[in-house]
Amino acid sequence: MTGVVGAALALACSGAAQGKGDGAGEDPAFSDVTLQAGITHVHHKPDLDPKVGNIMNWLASVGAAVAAADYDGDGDIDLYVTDSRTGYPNYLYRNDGGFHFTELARQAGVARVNDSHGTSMDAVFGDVDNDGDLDLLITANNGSARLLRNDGGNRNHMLRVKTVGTTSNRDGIGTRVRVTMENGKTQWALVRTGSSYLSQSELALGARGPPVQSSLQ
Ligand SMILES: [Ca+2]
Ligand SMILES: [Ca+2]
Ligand SMILES: [Ca+2]
Repeated sequence: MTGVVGAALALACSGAAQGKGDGAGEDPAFSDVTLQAGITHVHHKPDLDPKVGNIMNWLASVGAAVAAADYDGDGDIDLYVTDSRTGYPNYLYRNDGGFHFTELARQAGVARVNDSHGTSMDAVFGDVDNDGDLDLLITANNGSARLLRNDGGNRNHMLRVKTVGTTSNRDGIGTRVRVTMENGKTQWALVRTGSSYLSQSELALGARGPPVQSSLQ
């Protein structure tokens, strides 16, 4: 990391995790736990002219987004997954912890956004009104963007981080932010270049208790 000298921190409220703790020793590996975790979303291709059917898989992939952020500030990263077909809902998976998610898009009011005004293109989270919870911006393919205000997501603590470089890498891309919470949990997040199509969610860590220590690497 080059020239990262500080972080602007806005404390509002809850506990989070882009990551929790480090693995040590063995090389990392993955197991497919999609269904066990409750992730049931199936993406539907957009309604397009059959003449482009030979490149449909590519076209459909461009308009599919996943935004990962702690929208309820409980310290666990939640998932918002978009669909590309008119009339089909987007999904919001609340992270219950223990590698289990509950789908709550309809209850949260973020399901029915793919209609005659456009279908989802990308989705990003950011605290637009600076009240301590992450609001949701969805842009549309050939349609209107939607800004969805998060009401009630600020019941816990949220640590918002903005890294600033001094010479090159002005946004501090690649910085690892590590935060220790009051309950002793350590969480970390990485400053990235993008999180959805041509866009980036802000870096925010939620927690049930206030952060007591933070560091940048
Ligand atoms: Ca959460
Ligand atoms: Ca907000
Ligand atoms: Ca709010």
